[in-house]
Amino acid sequence: MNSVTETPVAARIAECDIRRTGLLPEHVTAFRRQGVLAVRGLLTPQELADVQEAGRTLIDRAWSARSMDDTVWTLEPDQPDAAPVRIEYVVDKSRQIAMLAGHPLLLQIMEQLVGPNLIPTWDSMVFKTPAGAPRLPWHRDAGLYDHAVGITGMGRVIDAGIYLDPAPEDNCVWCIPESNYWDDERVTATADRLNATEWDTTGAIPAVMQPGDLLLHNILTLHGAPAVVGKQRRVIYFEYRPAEVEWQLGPHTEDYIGLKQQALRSCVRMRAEDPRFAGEEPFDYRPAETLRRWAGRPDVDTLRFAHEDHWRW
Ligand SMILES: O=C(O)CCC(=O)C(=O)O
Repeated sequence: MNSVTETPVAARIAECDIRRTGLLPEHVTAFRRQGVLAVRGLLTPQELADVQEAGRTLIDRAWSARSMDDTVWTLEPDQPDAAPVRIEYVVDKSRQIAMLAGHPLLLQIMEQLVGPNLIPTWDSMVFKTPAGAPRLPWHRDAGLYDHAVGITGMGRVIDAGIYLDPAPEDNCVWCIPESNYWDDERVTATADRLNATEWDTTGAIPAVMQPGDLLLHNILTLHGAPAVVGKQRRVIYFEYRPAEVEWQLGPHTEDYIGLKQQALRSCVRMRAEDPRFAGEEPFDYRPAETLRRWAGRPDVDTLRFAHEDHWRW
């Protein structure tokens, strides 16, 4: 790893101990400024164990299927050295992960940051098995708008990563604070420079995480992760966007909003009906009246709404 030659704008990632303080205005301000926030202790030990089990099952299934259906591999899956590194649409593949998507504290945090019209967009598990995973080069996330900084610089399109395993400095996501406000030219030049060698963290800070923690990042924040072998790290990623932005600008079509609202409401209901969460106050989803696009729609029988079937661009 190269030494840090520029002083990063923040020496360490801003943190929130969610069960002790809730999300305070200073946490929101830190997230808006840095484009990243570590939320400690989102999951109870029991829920963490259940989601870890769900993650294990999905990865085991990927290894036995050796298919590219909703799964990203390091090489063609029939190659002996291939390893799976990402599974898409995990809410549809696991009841436990669907119930996680209905987590009231998670959804309250997202409502505070994204606004009342939040909708879930991407849901994936990104993971490193002991077989190894290549570095994730420095990047902003997908589904960027033209004039992205004007639309989402201050942070209402957010990726929420829920950690199932420890992420120490040599196996964690690194972020460049405040890069969520950079113009395209600076982002491209910086990413190109950092990606020119195997792993360069100049100007970046590590997001060291514990199992059960939540890492929030603005999709515009430049981030990357080093290559790793011999370690396991699994993260469930849920992305959220404001429905009014999706409605006007995409990237998905208008019908997608209602479908994803139905999916969100199903996840909340599934969790509320499960005896493991008895006594928990369910999330109260209250988008603006004009953006309650689920009204009058037939029930959905899937939680998988493929991006390419609802892509506007
Ligand atoms: O969890 C990681 O290693 C990073 C994932 C990531 O940046 C991505 O999938 O875009």
